[in-house]
Amino acid sequence: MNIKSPLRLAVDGELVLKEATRRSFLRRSLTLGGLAMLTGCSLVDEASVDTALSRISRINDDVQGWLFDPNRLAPTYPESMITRPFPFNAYYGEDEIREIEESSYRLEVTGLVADCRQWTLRELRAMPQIEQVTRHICVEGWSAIGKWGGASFASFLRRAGADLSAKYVGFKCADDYFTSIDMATALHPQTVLALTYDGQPLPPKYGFPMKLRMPTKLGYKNPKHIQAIFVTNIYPGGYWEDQGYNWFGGS
Ligand SMILES: Nc1nc2c(c(=O)[nH]1)N[C@H]1C(S)=C(S)[C@@H](COP(=O)(O)O)O[C@H]1N2
Ligand SMILES: [Mo]
Repeated sequence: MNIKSPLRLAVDGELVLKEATRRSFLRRSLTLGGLAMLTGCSLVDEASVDTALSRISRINDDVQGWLFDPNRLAPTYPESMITRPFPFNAYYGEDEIREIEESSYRLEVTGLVADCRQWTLRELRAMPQIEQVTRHICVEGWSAIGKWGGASFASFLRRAGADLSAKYVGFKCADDYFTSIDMATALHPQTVLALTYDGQPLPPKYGFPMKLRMPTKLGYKNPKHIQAIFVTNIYPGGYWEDQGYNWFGGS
């Protein structure tokens, strides 16, 4: 199994404790009795402690959701600060990067949308494009500044006739990765359906033909090689989230 090992990470000189450390912090700071009372789980073994901790993580999701300010912008940077080369990361190595064929590619959009259909790359490229230089933060202990361009995801969801009062937007990727986000983040002005990296079509390693770029979320929440997008009220989880990473994953 893939375990992200990681835990502390330096962002602009500041040490930030990320989720995995937060879990061990919870383990240390809460007595088992306190944890049992908070979560209504009986803590007789490792599995029930894990259930209790994941309930806390879902409470943590709610708190992050309440604290999320839909109008607050993540920092942007001058192009001179772009990290070169920008790091590659995935749950597999660089020798296994997926090559997706441009001409046959279709983006499937389903769920709570008026217009359930497939989109071509040409249609996505024809939408008004925006570009931004932002910092990507990975819980494995690195962060890097990059430039992504593409369509505003809020505009895309409106064009697709998505139910904007739904709770979640889910993503299925060509490499079997998957994740999901809250609607408030989906509609955030810096959330981009990214088609370019550094002014060029997104290279395979960064998620060709398309990824979702959100400077308000940690790296693992930013899906590459997106094949399908669905709008739903049923919690969809995610590849790392289902292994204990915090679902909201704000940065
Ligand atoms: N499809 C897909 N998307 C993914 C991943 C992945 O393994 N597959 N890994 C995530 C993680 S943990 C990180 S840090 C970023 C890395 O993106 P980069 O290669 O552009 O740096 O992609 C995220 N999105
Ligand atoms: Mo990551």
